[in-house]
Amino acid sequence: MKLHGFSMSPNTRRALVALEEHGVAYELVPVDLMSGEQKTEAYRALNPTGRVPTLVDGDLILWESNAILEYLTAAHPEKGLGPVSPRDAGEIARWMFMNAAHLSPNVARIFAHTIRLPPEKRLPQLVDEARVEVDKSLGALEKRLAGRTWLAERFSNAEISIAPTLVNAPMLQIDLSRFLAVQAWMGRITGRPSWKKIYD
Ligand SMILES: N[C@@H](CCC(=O)N[C@@H](CS)C(=O)NCC(=O)O)C(=O)O
Repeated sequence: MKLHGFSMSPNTRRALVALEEHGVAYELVPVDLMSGEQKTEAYRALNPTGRVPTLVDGDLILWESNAILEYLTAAHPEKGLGPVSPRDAGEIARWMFMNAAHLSPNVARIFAHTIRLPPEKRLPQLVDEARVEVDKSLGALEKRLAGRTWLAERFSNAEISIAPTLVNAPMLQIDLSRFLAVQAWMGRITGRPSWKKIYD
């Protein structure tokens, strides 16, 4: 398997943590976002959206990091990362979709408008609005995690999906100490060998 990606990208790291958790052999093929390699014709032949990551497994070309997580879990049921029941499948999907639709885009917006864009292009109002949205997702996570170890019945793609979004919270002045259960849960995830391998 080859994962085309940029090692600093949260979306690439999500797929890398999943590859480690599933214990599959893979090669990371660097796509240099700093020089715009994701926009080249060669890369867009793999991923027409011009984003990372993209997984290539034989004749399968799969992009969208959460789809990569789902593919790996379906291909490796023996690793025990999949749902234990239909209800559990819904629970895992709930958090993955919340992240993809709400949490991750708003964290990315805060990053863009406080760090990535040149100062003259930054829009403080967008940051304020994104912070409100991020807090809604964090509030929902906090409520779910009260008295629980994992979002679903066991460690799953719900964790692998969300943690790479939240790991940069301190850099973005998103104060996780307001959400103690989320903070403790992040500690459990970032203590895992898969996480240490990718992030250390
Ligand atoms: N929803 C996509 C998002 C992918 C994405 O936005 N990746 C960023 C890097 S973190 C990227 O490729 N940015 C480069 C660009 O948009 O030109 C996923 O989960 O894979």
